[in-house]
Amino acid sequence: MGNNLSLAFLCLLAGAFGSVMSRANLIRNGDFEDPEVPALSDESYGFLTYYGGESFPGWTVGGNSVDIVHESFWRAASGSQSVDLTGFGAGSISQTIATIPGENYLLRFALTGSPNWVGSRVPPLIVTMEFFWKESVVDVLTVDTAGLTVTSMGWSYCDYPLTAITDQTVLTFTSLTDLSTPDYRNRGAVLDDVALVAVPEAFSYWNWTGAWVVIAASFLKRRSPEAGNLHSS
Ligand SMILES: [Ca+2]
Repeated sequence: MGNNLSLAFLCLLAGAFGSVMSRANLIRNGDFEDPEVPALSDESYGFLTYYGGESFPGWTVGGNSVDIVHESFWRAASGSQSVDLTGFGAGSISQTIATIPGENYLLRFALTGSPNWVGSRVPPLIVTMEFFWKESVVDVLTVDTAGLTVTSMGWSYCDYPLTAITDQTVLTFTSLTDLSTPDYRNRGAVLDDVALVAVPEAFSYWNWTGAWVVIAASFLKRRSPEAGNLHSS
């Protein structure tokens, strides 16, 4: 129940902050549409793997590797492509963002887990990722991939209010799923549609107040949230 309440918290914030997301997205290539991955065919796997130390537009890859996956392999949350944070082993992606110390921001991203695609050779599993804002862990998120398919990916959107303390902030998403058997290492948390926007001060005051009233009311009523598969730590 505690996990579901956390999910309710995230989803309510998404509603409260909806109008802010029309502001300029400070993340470069947050939709992972660049580079363009060839569709699944006899000549293409339908994904491109980037290894630790490599980079693609906007992002630096760490750990083992990540995959940029075309929609012909599995459906993205937005556009045609998404990122599996476990390529051939647990990987990470990082981006350095120009921020204003003391300013408030809202981070939003879509999250799910690698489904049990043909050839993955591993049963449905729980996949986990954590993300960092300025080298501090903000949250650890798990996704139960049971029931997910390449056409029904179970995407959930998550919102986090964050404050910058320096003029350069590193945002990092790290896979914590790296199974010990080599053949089974290829499934992890899947990410798409990452956006970071500055939150105006007036908005922060009035809408935070409103958001907390809604959250408190929800908890008091013990309303069942839309379940989904996403759990926050
Ligand atoms: Ca995308």
